[in-house]
Amino acid sequence: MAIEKTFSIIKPDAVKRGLIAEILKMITDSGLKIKGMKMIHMDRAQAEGFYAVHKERPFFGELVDYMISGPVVVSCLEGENAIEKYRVLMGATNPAQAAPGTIRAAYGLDIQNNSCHGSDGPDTAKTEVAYFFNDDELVG
Ligand code: RTP
Ligand code: MG
Repeated sequence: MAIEKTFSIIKPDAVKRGLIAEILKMITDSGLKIKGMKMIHMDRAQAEGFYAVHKERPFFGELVDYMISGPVVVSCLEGENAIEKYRVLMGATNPAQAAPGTIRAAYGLDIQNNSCHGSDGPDTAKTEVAYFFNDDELVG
């Protein structure tokens, strides 16, 4: 199976509740390797650009307000089948429907405050890593 990179955000609800270490432990315990990481506080334009695919959705305004409500931890993860593997580790978008043992089941609060983001395919993974990281900010 191919080694892939994917992009992760530990979202504001999780950072505010002091859950960075717990979520990173779940990520590294799953076998995914961290190739780059930083804490940032997105501005509105940056969050709108990142979630541009959702701009026609009714929740877009709220989603952007939420994503800029506090700092987040962005990272580039790598491993076999990393994109799908991290989506499975996150669990369903709505934490109430997330499988036991997933990040969102453990820590998500509701469909918006769901603690983490992960790329949903190879194209978005590439775009999203490049949105937040220059090549020289990734190891290996
Ligand atoms: P993500 O992109 O953050 O990894 O999450 P996802 O693929 O599981 O879900 P997606 O449909 O892409 O939605 C992006 C984020 O928008 C918020 N959301 N709010 N109020 C709502 O009905 C609603 N639906 C989605 C969540 O924070 C979701 O992760
Ligand atoms: Mg998504």
